[in-house]
Formats: sequence, C-alpha cells, structure tokens
Amino acid sequence: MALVQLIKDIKSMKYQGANQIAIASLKYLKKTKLKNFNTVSNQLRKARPTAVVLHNCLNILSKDRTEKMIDTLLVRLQSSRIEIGKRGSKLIKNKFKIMTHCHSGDALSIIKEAHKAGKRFEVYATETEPKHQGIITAKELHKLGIKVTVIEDPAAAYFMKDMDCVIVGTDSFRKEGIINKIGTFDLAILAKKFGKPFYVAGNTLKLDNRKKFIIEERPVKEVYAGKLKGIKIRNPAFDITSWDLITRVVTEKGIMTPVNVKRLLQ
Ligand code: RUB
Repeated sequence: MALVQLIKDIKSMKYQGANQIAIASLKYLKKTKLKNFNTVSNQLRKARPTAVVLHNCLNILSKDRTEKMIDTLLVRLQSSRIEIGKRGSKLIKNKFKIMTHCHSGDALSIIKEAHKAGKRFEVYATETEPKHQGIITAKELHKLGIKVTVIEDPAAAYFMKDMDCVIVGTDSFRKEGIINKIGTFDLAILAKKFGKPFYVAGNTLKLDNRKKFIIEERPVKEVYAGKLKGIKIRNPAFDITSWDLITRVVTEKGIMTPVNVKRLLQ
C-alpha cells in the first residue's frame, strides 16, 4: 500500500481508534523497511493528530529505527489489550447494564473478556454522531452473543439512570484529563449526576506529555451535507473529560485511580 492510501484510509476512518491507527502505521513502516522514516512519520503524525499512541510509537522508533522495535511495539499493543481486558473484566458483574461510546478496542476488550468469563450483562452503545462508530461496536458485540442496544447520543441522559457503569476508551491521558470521542465528556457528566462509575480503558502508550495538543476538527459535511449559506458548522472529533469525573482507569499495568495516572504523566 502506498503512503497516500494509508493516510487516506486513516483520515477516512477505515482505520479508526487510536490503537488501530498506530498498528496500521507500524505495519506500513515494517513493510517499507522504515524507508524515509522522518518524512513518513511527519506525514503520519499529521493524519489524525489527537491520538498520542502513534506519536509515542514514532518517538520510540526515532531512537531505535529497527524492524525489531516495530515488532516489539506491535506485541506491546496487542498484549496490553489482552491485559486490559483481563483486569477490567473484574469491574463487570452479572446483570450489569453498561453504556459505551464510539468504538474502542481497549474498552471492548474488557466487555468481551467479561462475557468470555461467563458473565451475562447488557451493553448500551451510543450511535456516536456523526460517523456512527457505535454501530461497529454494536455489531461486534452482537456477533459474540452479547445483548446490545443502540441509542442516539442525546438519549444517554434518558437511559443513564438504568446503567451500572460507563466504559469508554481513550485517545490520550493528559494532565487536563482524558481525550476521547466527542460526547465522552457529556457521558461522564451524566454518570456523575446519576452516581454511576465512569471507567476509562487505555494502554500506557497513551500517556500524553506533549506540550501542545490538537483537537482534530473534521470536515463539516460529516455534520450536514446540505448547503447552509452564511451559517458556520463545526465538527470537533474529540473532547476532554476532566479527571474529577473519572472513577478508575484500566491500563495493562493495573486498575488505577486518576491520581495514579497523573503521577505517571510527571
Ligand atoms: C475513536 C475513539 C476511541 C479511542 C480509543 O475515535 O475515540 O475511543 O481512539 O480506541 P475515532 P482504541 O473513531 O475518531 O478514531 O481503544 O481502539 O485505541
């Protein structure tokens, strides 16, 4: 695959979710034997700038430009996901109702592992406007025999009182909070209002110490494809959920409090 195609596929969300974007990029770098590493990594960094895992992988590779390091990173991403699933599944009890948002491999790893362990529960997946990644989540869980209901994003407040917890993924852990799909912050506020635990799943390659970060703004036609003369449309892809709204963070190294994670960021 050519680099232009990979970047097109990342931007169009053929590869979506922070880890998938990093994995697709690492596989490309391996296939091309890290040729033109600096130019390629500059372009990859810009494709979807918010998620930090790819940036962290590229930083590691810039100090050790080997295929062996690519393999190490790929294994780390894969084994972290398994570990997050195992650790996080303990948070899920029989008969739970769990709300999730968007499509996060790490969050789904927890849900899938709990199902594999024989627990029976229900998942409420927000549709996730405007790109409907919640439908990918719903289909993936349904295929495994997990009971799943899709709801419109604005229906989250209506259903929150019936939930036992919320589980979401993350694009990055920052000192300000976690950055994840737009609408995550809303769910966290709702969870707080109704006294429900709000769990975030993500590996430690998502620790984000970048001074500046960019919240990606996507094409406005994703929000409204018609013509609105003189009216501005905005389409931010992510928001920041402050630490005070987060109950626990599930990483491959353990289930942590927000204070623990903030310590890792120093
Ligand atoms: C995906 C999203 C996911 C995180 C974590 O947004 O916000 O929750 O990236 O995913 P988008 P993962 O669809 O815009 O990429 O756990 O798979 O890394």
